[in-house]
Amino acid sequence: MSGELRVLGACPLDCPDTCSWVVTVEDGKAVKLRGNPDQPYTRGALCVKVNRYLEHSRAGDRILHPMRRVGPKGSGQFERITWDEALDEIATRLRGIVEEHGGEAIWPYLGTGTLGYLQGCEGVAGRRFWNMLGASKHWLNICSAAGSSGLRRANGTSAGMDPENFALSRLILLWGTNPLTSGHHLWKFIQDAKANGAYVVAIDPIRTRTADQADEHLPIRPGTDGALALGLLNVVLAQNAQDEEFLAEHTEGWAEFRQEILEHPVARVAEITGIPAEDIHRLGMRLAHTRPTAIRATQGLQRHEGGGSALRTIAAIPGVTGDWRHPGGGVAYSTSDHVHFNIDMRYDLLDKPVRTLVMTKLASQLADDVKCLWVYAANPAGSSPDANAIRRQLAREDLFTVVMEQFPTDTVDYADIVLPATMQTEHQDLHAGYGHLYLLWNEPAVAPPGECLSTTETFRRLAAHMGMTEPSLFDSDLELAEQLLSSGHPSLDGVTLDRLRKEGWVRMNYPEPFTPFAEGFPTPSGRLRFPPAGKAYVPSHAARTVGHSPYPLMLITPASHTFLNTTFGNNPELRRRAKDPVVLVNPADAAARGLVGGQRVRVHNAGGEFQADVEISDRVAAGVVASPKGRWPKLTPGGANPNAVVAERDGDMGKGPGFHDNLVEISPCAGP
Ligand SMILES: Nc1nc2c(c(=O)[nH]1)N[C@H]1C(S)=C(S)[C@@H](COP(=O)(O)OP(=O)(O)OC[C@H]3O[C@@H](n4cnc5c(=O)[nH]c(N)nc54)[C@H](O)[C@@H]3O)O[C@H]1N2
Ligand SMILES: Nc1nc2c(c(=O)[nH]1)N[C@H]1C(S)=C(S)[C@@H](COP(=O)(O)OP(=O)(O)OC[C@H]3O[C@@H](n4cnc5c(=O)[nH]c(N)nc54)[C@H](O)[C@@H]3O)O[C@H]1N2
Ligand code: SF4
Ligand SMILES: [Mo]
Repeated sequence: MSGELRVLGACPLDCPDTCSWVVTVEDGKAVKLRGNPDQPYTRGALCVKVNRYLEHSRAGDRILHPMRRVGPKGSGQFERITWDEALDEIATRLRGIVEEHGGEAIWPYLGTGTLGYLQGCEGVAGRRFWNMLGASKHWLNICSAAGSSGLRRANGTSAGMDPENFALSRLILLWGTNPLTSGHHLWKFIQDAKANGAYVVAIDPIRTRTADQADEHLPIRPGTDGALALGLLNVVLAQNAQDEEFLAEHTEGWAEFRQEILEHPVARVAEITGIPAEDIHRLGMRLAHTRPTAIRATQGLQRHEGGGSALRTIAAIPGVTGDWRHPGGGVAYSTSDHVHFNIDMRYDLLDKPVRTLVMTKLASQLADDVKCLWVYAANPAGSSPDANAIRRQLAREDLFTVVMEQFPTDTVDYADIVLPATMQTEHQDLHAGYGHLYLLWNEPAVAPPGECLSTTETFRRLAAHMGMTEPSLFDSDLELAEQLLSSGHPSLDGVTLDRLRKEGWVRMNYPEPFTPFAEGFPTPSGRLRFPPAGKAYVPSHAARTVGHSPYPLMLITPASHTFLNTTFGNNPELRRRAKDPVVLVNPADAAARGLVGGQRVRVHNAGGEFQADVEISDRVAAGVVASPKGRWPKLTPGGANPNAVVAERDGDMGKGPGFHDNLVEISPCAGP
């Protein structure tokens, strides 16, 4: 067809699958978006959310021009200004803040709106500029830091199995993960395994749509996973099914850890986890006698105070069973540590060391002499802990807030200056998945609408506008991509930018099948490190305090099927599909409070409250309630989402957030 073009790109969202996509462009307009049928992980399918990406990119509420606040903070009242006016005002304010308070009073707050290595995530874009001003560093720990830290302590890396090798597994534990919602492409590999006779078990406090499709569901009490791991290993030892040779050659700390396992017999673990002893025993028997066993554990599991420890203890399981020897055995959490880009944040451009501010502690750390908050690819007013405390800080008159955004989020409502940002079909980027071993290139398909600029281009213009001359501030996107690919790591041999641009995706150089730790681990000793004494099971805050708190219900706020974090929270069709917000309540808890299905309630604790409609359901056990993340507070009844009751509290590792680790009470909404 004349004027028709196929452009290869990648889904930028924070999802393990990082799909390869094909945009059909006709006469300069993107007319079709679909999953790349040639890509082995995407296999031609996107998802219910991203199928609407093109329509979303043309939505009427897209931010197309720079804006300046004209109403009170939080009101979302703005006037249109030119880029020059915006850059002038920003330059003046930044210079003033640096002069009066020092560069560290600036917080460049980068979220996970895009996982592109140029435009987002790793922060290559912007950090060079921030270094010139001496701005605070930013620690993007909101998503997976606790689990990554736990796994690194065990294995020396947070990476493990190639998820494609689940097809080779005979026993699959889906542990604190809901792939049919949060990264469904893994499912095809699980189906392949099932076709070969694999048995699939979901370990989740909620009977999710994934649990529905598993052979068995173990409804675990939230925040007790370390204990379950010990109980399962107790059965393995009782069966004498441990791999003595693997233990001797490839692990350390076994004597101590073995003792810990022996102190956790099934009966004790049943008490802690709420799972019937016979179910634990039966799974323990399967684990003892099924090779290879694969464990998929993702971020949901570690959104608890003991989340880092839970991952470390789960990582011990294949160390005991020797599953790492076998293709299709081991643990898969994230593949990010298999990606060896040359990520140089150019901290050498700083003229003195600066502090690091922590993404999960926005509310408390904003109070710590921060005078400029610069938000990009993030929506903290919708996604971060302790939403009410965040809003109190964002409302501060002495805080200069700049938000680079595509849409008028709750966070945008508090901005002094809003800068219009491009979407994925409009800019270049380099991607790696955290659920597979492919690298992808995203080629822009269309011109940016209005006056939208990419993150990289915005910082280049700002640097020029402020008279900076450091040459690396002006590197082009392609130069930045070349630098990222230039680490010399063998996994990148033969992976060139030319090839990526031509082919759209390339598998990194890892063998197929991939057994990363068959011959040892990337720790200093080359051995897997078992958890130290007393650290194998660290209960969550909720598991530890329930019963002593005025708030009796454990709240989980999992991934929503129709939104991705708060991205798409304003998409009319996806909102229609999501229906009104609900909170799942077990029949016993509903009866005890006299609640009926469909009734609007307040879910509350000392931090705040949000509203939702009761859905009475045995998908949650008594004492557990659940309400998904991702709603825009201002588009939600009561003006709040679950993060109003999520406390800002450090997890055991990586200052990980406790999104699934809060106690609440549920009460009927007053009024008509
Ligand atoms: N549709 C959709 N997809 C997404 C996202 C989204 O918002 N929507 N978010 C993306 C992002 S940012 C991420 S990080 C990933 C996260 O992907 P997942 O890790 O799958 O995310 P969650 O839904 O938070 O948690 C998974 C499951 O863990 C369970 N869980 C909670 N606490 C515990 C516990 O103590 N023990 C056990 N065993 N299970 C527990 C929850 O009930 C939930 O069903 O998904 C990505 N994909
Ligand atoms: N209650 C609860 N809350 C949670 C979680 C939970 O399980 N429960 N999960 C947490 C997790 S795992 C994560 S990762 C965080 C995510 O929290 P955030 O990082 O704040 O992510 P989002 O809420 O998706 O907001 C991303 C914003 O970036 C914008 N954006 C996208 N691409 C670009 C771009 O290229 N440039 C610019 N300038 N902007 C862009 C989008 O429009 C969107 O508004 O949320 C956390 N919040
Ligand atoms: S959100 Fe995940 S499943 Fe959906 S298109 Fe993006 S990478 Fe693929
Ligand atoms: Mo995340």
